[in-house]
Amino acid sequence: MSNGTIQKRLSEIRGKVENAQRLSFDDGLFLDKNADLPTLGELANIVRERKNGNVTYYNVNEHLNPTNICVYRCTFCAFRSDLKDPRGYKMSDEQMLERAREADSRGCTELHIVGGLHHQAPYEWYLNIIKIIHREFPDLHLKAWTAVEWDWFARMTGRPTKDLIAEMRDAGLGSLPGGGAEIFHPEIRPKICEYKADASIWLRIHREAHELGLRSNATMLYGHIESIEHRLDHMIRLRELQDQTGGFQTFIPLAFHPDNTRLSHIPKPSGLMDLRTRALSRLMLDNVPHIKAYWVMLGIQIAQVSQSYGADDIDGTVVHEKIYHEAGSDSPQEMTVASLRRLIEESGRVPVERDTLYHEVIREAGRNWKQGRQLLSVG
Ligand code: V47
Ligand code: SF4
Repeated sequence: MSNGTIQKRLSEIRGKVENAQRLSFDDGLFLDKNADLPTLGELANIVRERKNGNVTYYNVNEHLNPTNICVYRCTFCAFRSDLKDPRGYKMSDEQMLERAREADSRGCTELHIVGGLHHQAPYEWYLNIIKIIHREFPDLHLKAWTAVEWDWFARMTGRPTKDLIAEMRDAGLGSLPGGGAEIFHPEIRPKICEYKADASIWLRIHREAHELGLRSNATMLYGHIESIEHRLDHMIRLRELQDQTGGFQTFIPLAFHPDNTRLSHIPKPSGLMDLRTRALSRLMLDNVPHIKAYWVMLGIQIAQVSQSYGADDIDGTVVHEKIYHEAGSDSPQEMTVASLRRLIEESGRVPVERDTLYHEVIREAGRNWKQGRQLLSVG
């Protein structure tokens, strides 16, 4: 393709972005092959600022991983353990309540609960986690269980996933996290996470959650054996579901961390790829309100720069994260609110604390907080 043809096509795509028109798979492919980093960033920033202005969102949260014992063996996972491995653990109810108590006393608005699919833990064990934490800490939003876990619950119980989601919602579940999506494309998925819920199951479960009035997030694991075509396919499948339900709040591209995994020969994605992937996600997912630069996974510096490459959210204080730290992440275990706010301000954005459902959080003295207005989030 001549330079003139490339420039003409780029300016057509720029026109689409400026006029809020949808980009096609081929537009995405063209941008990936031909747009340099500043151009991609500039285009993504147009969408980012149209949807979220100059704000970057953060939340005050903690993670709870009730068990790392897992029936599956995803090749990218350093977190899982075999049943008999000394690394394996399963938390008691008291340990989990203690963790929730800690989160509540730190003023957290959210507990993010995901873990392994334990060979011997029945569905009732998972249900009970939601029940006991919600009973004692009703103000803590419980964002729990990936679609892979919901599918596992259905396989264990023989019950439809939609019934199980409704049951947990009634017990105190607040929303679904975006994990387990990995890469949907069938050329890749069976090679990295054989046997676990496939694309159609993952998407069906999120559709069901949205139909039941719950919001959810979506992730994409990049930088392993997939190509740009697989990443674009992944984004477009999510975009199609979002057109129908509008239930996704945030898209979170997750950079692969190779240490201690069966794919440890693959190098970690570069900072350049992290920025390009976030920018392309912002451009392709025109109907998803937010793009997250998850600082635990990206590191603080790239999370900051990402605020000019499409991202408008950096997740939260986190605390007790295991999945990335087992896989070689050298980012800190937790961030204070003051450092989160400082890193957002340094990147030229205005920090706004949100709850899981993107209401502004109004802090009163100490750990007390109340829900403010629904924040600007134009789908
Ligand atoms: O599904 C596992 C990924 C996900 C590795 O919804 C890895 O707000 C990179 O989904 N290298 C779980 N990635 C984390 C997740 C998440 C994180 C933050 C916020 C939200 C949200 C969701 O982590 C898994 C998998 O895709 N993962 N191992 C690894 N070695
Ligand atoms: Fe199990 Fe999740 Fe790890 Fe896969 S990514 S092995 S499902 S804990």
